[in-house]
Amino acid sequence: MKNLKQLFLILAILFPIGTYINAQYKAKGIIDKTTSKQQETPKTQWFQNAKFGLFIHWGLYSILGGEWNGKRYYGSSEWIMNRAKIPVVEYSKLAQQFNPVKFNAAEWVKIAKEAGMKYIVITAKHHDGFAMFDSKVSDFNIMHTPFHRDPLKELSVACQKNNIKLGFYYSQFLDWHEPNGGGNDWDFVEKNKDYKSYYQSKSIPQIKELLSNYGPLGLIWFDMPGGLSKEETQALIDTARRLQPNCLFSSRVGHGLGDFLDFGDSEVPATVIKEPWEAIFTHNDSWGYLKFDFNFKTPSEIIRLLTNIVSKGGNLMLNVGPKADGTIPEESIKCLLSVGKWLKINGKAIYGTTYGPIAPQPWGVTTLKPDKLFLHVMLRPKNGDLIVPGVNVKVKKVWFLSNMKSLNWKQNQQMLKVKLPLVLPDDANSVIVVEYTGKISDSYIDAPSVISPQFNECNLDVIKAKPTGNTKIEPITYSFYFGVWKHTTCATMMQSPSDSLIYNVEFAEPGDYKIILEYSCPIENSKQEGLLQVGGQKFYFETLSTGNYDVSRPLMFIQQSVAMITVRKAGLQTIKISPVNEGKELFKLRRIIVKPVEYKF
Ligand code: FHN
Repeated sequence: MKNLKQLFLILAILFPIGTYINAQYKAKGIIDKTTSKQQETPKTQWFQNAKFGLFIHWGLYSILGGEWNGKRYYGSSEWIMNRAKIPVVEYSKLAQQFNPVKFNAAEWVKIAKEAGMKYIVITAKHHDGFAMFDSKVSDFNIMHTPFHRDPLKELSVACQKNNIKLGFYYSQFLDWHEPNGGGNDWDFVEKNKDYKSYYQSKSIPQIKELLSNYGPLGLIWFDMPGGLSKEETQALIDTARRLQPNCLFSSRVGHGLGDFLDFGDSEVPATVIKEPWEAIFTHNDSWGYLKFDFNFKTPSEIIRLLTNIVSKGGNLMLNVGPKADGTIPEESIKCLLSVGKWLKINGKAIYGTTYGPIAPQPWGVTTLKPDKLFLHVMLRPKNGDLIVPGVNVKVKKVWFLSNMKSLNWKQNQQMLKVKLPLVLPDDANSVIVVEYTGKISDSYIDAPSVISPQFNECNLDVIKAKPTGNTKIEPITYSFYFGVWKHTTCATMMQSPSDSLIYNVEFAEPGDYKIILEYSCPIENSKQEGLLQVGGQKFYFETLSTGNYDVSRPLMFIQQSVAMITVRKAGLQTIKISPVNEGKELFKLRRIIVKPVEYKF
């Protein structure tokens, strides 16, 4: 029962974030200037050019590393006080043993810089209420530990020396140490709390300390908003603004305010977002140090994640969870330095770019500078012909960024074809520079999804399709285990033949293709009939069950092959999916996968 309450608390706080973002998806995730709350301004320029930042979750929870009283807690380790219901009086004793003697601010900043990161955001106070800085507001801080040093002050000095922007994470509402802070319902009674007095006595005074004592800050990364009205939140922002007018505030300050939009944990929006925004990811599955979590993302995964985010106009802030001794886990250091090596060679295609004007292709994505289009090739077409649709400008030169080697190319109407060598320079992401004159226009919105037999499979994400009737295209969040959030976008609410999903697709070549649906379908909705129509042919199918779904249990997906087609002529076609009869929601469709079928034997 307690866990359910816990879950509702988290969701109650997370949903405002999700609801705001969800609302934006109504415009299919493309937030134009008229609807978004966060506007691009001169002071967000550094943030939008930075593209890559380091998130650091470090605190008393790092001592525990996910373990308490011999029990291991899987998932976000910085929540251990809450999950193990550790009484304040017990948890506070950890301060007496916190002595990260191996902490070296210059070393951390050097790693971030060599990783190609342009800003660092570190937890000044997380939900446990412990201040990782010299605070006169509350003695529950790092100066009252054997360490007796202010790591945020030392980081501030090191960042200024290395031209790295420094930001502080601050949990402005959740504070399990304080009787009037949000979230601790095991030592205190939530309904008796006076959140306003918490803000007045701790939260706001500490935010002022951070904005007054650590030099010019790049940003304050507020988190888990709650307990304040929109007017009170605006007043908090105005107070902070007066101290540092150029300091940016994350959208998690609440009420759709803030200077840049943060999506949910580990979430990348399905389309381009035309305002300052950031995706935040853990390196393994925990923000704080979790001694038994080795699910670290590889350098190639980070490079591709960063590339995909930047191609949609955003930043990636990647987290590390330092240990109690002040060292960053070796796995994170090695990965960051490897990503940094790739950025040293290819950074021109990342930093200072804007979103890619060309729709994602089976081979990869694009980013843009005024006279250069960057092609991020993550999958080589089998025949070596890289097809780039929508290039409506005069191409002058085409070359690999990594070795400056020129490439042969041809251009006709709006399509550029580049001849690739047998081996690409980089198997994570080989960047090709297309130098051009003129102004390239956005074709990512309405361009048809390309299907080519030069790739083993082509993914048609639902965001590219047109919903009709009651069909919705919406983001869905689910979790495999505590604090580890997964996000996807699905077509939902298809309950009658008039609720359909229509894809415009371009078959690059004639050939035979297998069409596969990837969806989630609870038991009680399964065994309903669906219909896929393409090229004048009808393919009926019966949905299969993927188990049950609620936000506390994972949303499982299945791939069901529903059609085999022969395309006699390259060109545009539509693929339409709909229920056959009135009924329950047919499924939550995530994507269509089209695989070429070769009858070469
Ligand atoms: O509850 C926190 C969590 O511990 C972590 O700090 C993340 C980082 O985005 N923010 C909240 C959950 O979204």
